[in-house]
Amino acid sequence: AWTRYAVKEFATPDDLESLFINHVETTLARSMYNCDNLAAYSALSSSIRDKLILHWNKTQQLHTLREAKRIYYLSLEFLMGRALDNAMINLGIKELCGKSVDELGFNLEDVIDIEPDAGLGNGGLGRLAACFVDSLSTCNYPGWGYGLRYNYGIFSQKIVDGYQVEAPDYWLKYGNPWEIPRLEIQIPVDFYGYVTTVTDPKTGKAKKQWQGGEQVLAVAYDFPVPGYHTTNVNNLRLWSSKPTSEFDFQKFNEGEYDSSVQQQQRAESITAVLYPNDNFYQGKELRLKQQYFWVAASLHDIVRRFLKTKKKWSEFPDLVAIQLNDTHPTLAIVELQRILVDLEGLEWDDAWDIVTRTFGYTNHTVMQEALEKWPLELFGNLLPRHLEIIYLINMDFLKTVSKKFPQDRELVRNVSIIEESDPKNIRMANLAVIGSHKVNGVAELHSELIKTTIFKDFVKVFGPEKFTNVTNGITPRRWLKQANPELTDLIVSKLGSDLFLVDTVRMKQIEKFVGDPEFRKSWALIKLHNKERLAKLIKKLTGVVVNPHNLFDIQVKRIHEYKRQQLNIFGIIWRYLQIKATPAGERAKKFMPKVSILGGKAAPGYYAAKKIIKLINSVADVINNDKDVGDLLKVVFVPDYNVSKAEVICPASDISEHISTAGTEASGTSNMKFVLNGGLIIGTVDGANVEITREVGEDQIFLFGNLAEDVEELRQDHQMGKIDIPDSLALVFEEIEKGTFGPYDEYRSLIESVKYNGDFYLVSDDFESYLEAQSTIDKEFKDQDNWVRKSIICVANMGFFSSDRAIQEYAENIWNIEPVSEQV
Ligand code: DL6
Repeated sequence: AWTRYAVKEFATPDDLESLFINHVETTLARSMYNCDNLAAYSALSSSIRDKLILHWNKTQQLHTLREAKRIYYLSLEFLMGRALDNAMINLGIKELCGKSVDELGFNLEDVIDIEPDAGLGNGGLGRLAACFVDSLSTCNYPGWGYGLRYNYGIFSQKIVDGYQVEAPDYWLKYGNPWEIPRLEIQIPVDFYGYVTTVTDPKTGKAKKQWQGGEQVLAVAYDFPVPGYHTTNVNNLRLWSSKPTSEFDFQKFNEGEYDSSVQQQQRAESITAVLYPNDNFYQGKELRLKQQYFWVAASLHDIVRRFLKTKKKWSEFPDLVAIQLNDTHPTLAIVELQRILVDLEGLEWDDAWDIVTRTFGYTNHTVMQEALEKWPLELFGNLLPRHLEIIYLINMDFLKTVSKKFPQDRELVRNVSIIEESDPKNIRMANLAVIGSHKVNGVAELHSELIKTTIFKDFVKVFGPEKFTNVTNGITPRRWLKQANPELTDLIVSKLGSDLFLVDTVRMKQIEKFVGDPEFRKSWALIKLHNKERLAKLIKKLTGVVVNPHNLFDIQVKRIHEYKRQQLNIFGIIWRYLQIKATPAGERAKKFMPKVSILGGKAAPGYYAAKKIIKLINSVADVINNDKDVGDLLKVVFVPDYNVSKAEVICPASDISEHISTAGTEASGTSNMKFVLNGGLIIGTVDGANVEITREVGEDQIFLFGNLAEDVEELRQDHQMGKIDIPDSLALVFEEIEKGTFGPYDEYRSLIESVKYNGDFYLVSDDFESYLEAQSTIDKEFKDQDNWVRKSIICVANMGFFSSDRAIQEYAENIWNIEPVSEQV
């Protein structure tokens, strides 16, 4: 039964208007005559936030009163994007807000557009966390997110002469109406120092004590997270670092002004900036400091909340579940053990039992370069007591392993937390597996792969039951209703309600309208509108004019060799050469007019990824200005791809590309966003593409390329010099070598990595089958009516990929938590 209900505080536009005016005049100290879009955004957001806070309070009281078990989702990244539009939608007040601001002389879309993205994440991992907090609230689960409040989010990307140039993203420049500073919550966090042995006055026994050498404060900032059509409002708590004292007064008095503020700057640097790497580990001390700072503050907070219940420690896992989003928060395992043993005086084994019952760990990659390992020396210097605890955990663990597998020294070496390399490293993934009761991958294929690759030895030790799968999902509120209001309305008109936004399997029912020509017509028109909207954005950002009637082929995601944007651009060059080689009179007949759209950021230090961006832009320059080509092919690189741009881009694809080397993309989530919006996909048999194929049917997807199980052998062949560059790819390389797209030296490394350096990402092996799949797409796209049918079937069958489903699986199989809601 439909028992959900919307927040009803704003009964009429007038209610909202008076609150709005009040915020303009008091909070912002401006007059309505002097209120621009930015002020209107602030006033509207503050008005909504006021109401949200009331529900936030009630929700927290209810959860406390019911002594509900809470899930704490620890993620170093929350890629939230904009908050205003989402809040209006979740609260069911967007229409009302539109009317109010209109009466006040503003246009709601312009007001929405003013908001900077909260870009506190790099890509899929951070956006997944954002979808998960939305679903936790919507499904009425008691859950908090814990992260860091970076002053600078993911850098903003400019394209200058075809190159990526990074600019800082100071997203807090005009303040943030969505956050509640909790200046009263200041948690001291220690670093460095030494460990001593003291006598416990209560027990008379010797115990270890960590004497920190440097202390900073973690200050809490809360972001209320509204659910869709529920009064449940969960919390996202982000920590900001502050010095314990503002500056060194003695130095100040001695006239050393610069050095007097050094300590303050050192403290503030911890949460100054998000590390801009995606799927890549960089062993910097500041990053380890960020991790411990965040983990220590969050655990302190969680433990404080638990202590208020006056329950026994053994009941901690009955009230608290903590999910580790990748290995970034793995220190939480050690910190909880430290709190229990060193501070609370529990016996080691009792404490360890509590710890392992509390934590779950999600793995998001099998790629070696992304696995975190901390050099022992660096770690021990920053966190001396934690290093001791890790040794003890490891010793206990290896003892049981050796007992069980007395002959298997290699196994013991592999599962050890300490890597016996030179220098020695701490393997965070091993620690995360050992300290958690469940480990999950993020798509079926990936969850199988972790059991046969990086964690195969742990499967021997713990058995396969410890390892499970929770396929990722996306929130249909942001990625359908917010991004594609027209399509949502069309579905509502057929299904009779918007219940499918919380119960997405209901979307299946639209499949029966596939035979209705009127429905198909409306469907196609909506796609065209969305393509027009994107064409406008492209014009604004790049100056390139694209024809929305042409096939839109989109690949937007972080730039990474494993995601193979190079395969895409080589394919584009191939198409260009084919067009050029065809007599002018035959071109229009032979080629499907197409717009290739790419976008994404490269980590600032990732040389190859930056070269790929340069190549895309140079190729775009040549093709877009070639009169022989005209409208048959346009190439666009969308600068500064982010969440709010994705909301325009995802509804506008005919085809999107998810073409990673098989076995490398753990799941992918943009594949889900595009298909949910009626775009078909070209993809490898990788990540969640596999399950998308199962759900929407093989006829609705264009799969190509080698399978994950063949990758290892192909790579070995390459190592032995067996690389077969197909003629098509050779032609593309020749064109690049000739200098058609600028000096060859610029791209030499990209080409040579395929030709002579082992072609690790199997571009040569998959190129021909990629071209074949592209040519099938061209043929199929000609039959527009059939294409629209496929598009409808896709959307109808995407119900499985809601993040609500993912969250319910976590709740039931890993966290053991129940929804809690007010009685209606
Ligand atoms: O699970 C979310 C997302 C997946 O969809 C992507 O396939 C995967 O590449 C990404 N993994 C990471 C791992 N990074 N680290 N650190 O971002 O996770």
